[in-house]
Amino acid sequence: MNNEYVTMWKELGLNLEAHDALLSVLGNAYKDIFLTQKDRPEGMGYFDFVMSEVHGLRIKELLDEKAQGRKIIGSYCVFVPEEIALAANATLVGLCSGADFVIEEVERYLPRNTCSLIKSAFGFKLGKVCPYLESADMVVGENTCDGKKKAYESLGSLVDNLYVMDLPQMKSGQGRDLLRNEYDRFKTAVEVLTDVAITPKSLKNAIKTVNAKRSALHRLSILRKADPVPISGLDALLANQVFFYDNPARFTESVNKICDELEKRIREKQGIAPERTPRILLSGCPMAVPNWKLPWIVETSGAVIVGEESCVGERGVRNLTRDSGTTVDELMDAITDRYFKVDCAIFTPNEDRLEHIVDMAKTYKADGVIHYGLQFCQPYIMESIPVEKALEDKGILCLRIETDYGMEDAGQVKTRVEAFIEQIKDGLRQNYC
Ligand code: BJ8
Repeated sequence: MNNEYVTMWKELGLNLEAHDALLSVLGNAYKDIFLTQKDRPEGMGYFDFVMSEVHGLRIKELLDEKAQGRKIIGSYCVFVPEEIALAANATLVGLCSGADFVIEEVERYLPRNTCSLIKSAFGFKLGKVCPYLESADMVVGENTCDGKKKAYESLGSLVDNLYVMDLPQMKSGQGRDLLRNEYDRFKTAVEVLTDVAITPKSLKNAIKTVNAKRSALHRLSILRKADPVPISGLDALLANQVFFYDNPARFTESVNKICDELEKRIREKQGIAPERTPRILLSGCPMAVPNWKLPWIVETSGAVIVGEESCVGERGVRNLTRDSGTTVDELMDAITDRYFKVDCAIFTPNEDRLEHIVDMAKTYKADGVIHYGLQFCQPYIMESIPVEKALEDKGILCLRIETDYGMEDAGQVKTRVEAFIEQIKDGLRQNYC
């Protein structure tokens, strides 16, 4: 272990023993799940490196930035605009929440029937194992689902720099006004934190930077329409996960580099699985690092994932922000318009999401959709029923999976996924006969 990193983690107040254990589990899972894949694009080497240094080099970079006076803002939701943070010379990082940690301690703060994502956020804090959380000068929570809303009340007693953003629940004029007001309030809070006044120029540049990141992922998504698919769903998910904490310019460059390679692969008909391998669209709750269970099960059961309708995926990056405004006010409006389109299941009604899922299934030529609901996540599990109906109405197969971060149900989930893939294969055989 690099001694410089150990000193850095100690200074951040991490529990070194627990942190070592986490890194070791993470490293082994990564080896077993990612590095055993065949025919990966060479460009994934960059993401392997990022993951191997996820608590090392990237944290050192952030702390070096902090030493120069830059502030770090941690976020749990894609409604927190990175553009505003960047425009005030701050760095926004996603706080992963993708693994269980110190569950017994967590359940002293939260009821047992809380989703794994919220429990994980508490576990990382209580277990003192997340250097991103401990580096953050501001941690932003948001009033999205009831679970998060109430959980932030308790998290406030553990995190002394928690900022809570209110969010609308309806896509109405009033809802948009609320979002715009909250973004103005957030902008002021960030300006106070950084002591930097946001200008039209800094906001425009920040919008361009984040648009470039999103455009690179759009490019990657489009390439997944090809058959054979040039990149696995696991690797594409990894790129979507790294989106949340890598340096923006470097991330954009690395994704574009992979896309160049994938274009060549497509020309040469080189894929990560043979042509006509069943194609799956994943839809539902976000999959934060290191939540790789379901994609791993799907891709070791004879199918490939061709898209993610998720906040760590297309829902999170779908739209770009207009950068044509010339005043802060106009640009803030453009930011509000862009984020107001995010179709999280906390909105009611949420017809747009159903349409997007059907569209995505068609665009990526998916043979079936697996809807992923985290246990105890009311919004997504409730919405999985209309999602299934909307898909069935269009003749698209759908499987609803409800699971958590534990591996106890992995066998059972695999059996259901395998049966679903067999059903798809039967359909494909009939179509080709
Ligand atoms: S915009 S999806 S990132 S809120 S899984 S905590 S919904 S009970 S994560 Fe999300 Fe923002 Fe929406 Fe996206 Fe609640 Fe469900 Fe848990 Fe969830």
